[in-house]
Amino acid sequence: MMKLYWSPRSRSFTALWLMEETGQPYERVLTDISAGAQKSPDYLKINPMGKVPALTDGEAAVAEAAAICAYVADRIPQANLAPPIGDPKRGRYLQWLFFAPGCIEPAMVQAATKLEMKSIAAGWGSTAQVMDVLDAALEKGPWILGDSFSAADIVIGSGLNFAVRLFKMIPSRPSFDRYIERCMARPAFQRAEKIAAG
Ligand SMILES: N[C@@H](CCC(=O)N[C@@H](CS)C(=O)NCC(=O)O)C(=O)O
Repeated sequence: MMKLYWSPRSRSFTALWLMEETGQPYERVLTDISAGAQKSPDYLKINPMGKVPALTDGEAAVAEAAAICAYVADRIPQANLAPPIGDPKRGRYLQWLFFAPGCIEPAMVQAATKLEMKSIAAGWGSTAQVMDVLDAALEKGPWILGDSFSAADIVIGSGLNFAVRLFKMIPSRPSFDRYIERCMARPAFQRAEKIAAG
């Protein structure tokens, strides 16, 4: 059975939401970051970054929330969380999956630190550019790929929920509010929120 290493009130939420969406049993291994459990030698073998979340599946181990989403969505195809290889939607799916850690996360850091950097040199451009691109992509909806919900919504939805609704690091926009509401209406999101609260 897959084991999810997680800690309350952390980025583990993304992986908890994912696992709840699969409908498959999994084991939750509490790795309390406030107690330093993420720095134990055994855990560092699973994630040398000493951060949660991480997942093991037999001999396989995977860390980084978006990578966990990609792994599990492919591993449990019956959950319909990823367009299969060969489906034209697979390209955009991978783009948005990587967009969360590659662009949304640094945009949030830039918003929080007021870091000034030339947009041509910054991989994410600028916070405004990331938000404009997301705004346009989410305008139609209901999901980032259109009609079908996917693991990309789990990473994008978690990022927006964190940055816009919970921590108000990024000013909201109507498309963001509607999208976050749709994410929050999902039973798996609600179960994950309860678990993540600790
Ligand atoms: N890039 C990682 C970030 C994970 C992360 O930052 N986790 C934080 C909690 S939100 C953590 O484990 N911090 C504990 C520490 O650094 O000691 C991911 O997306 O999974």
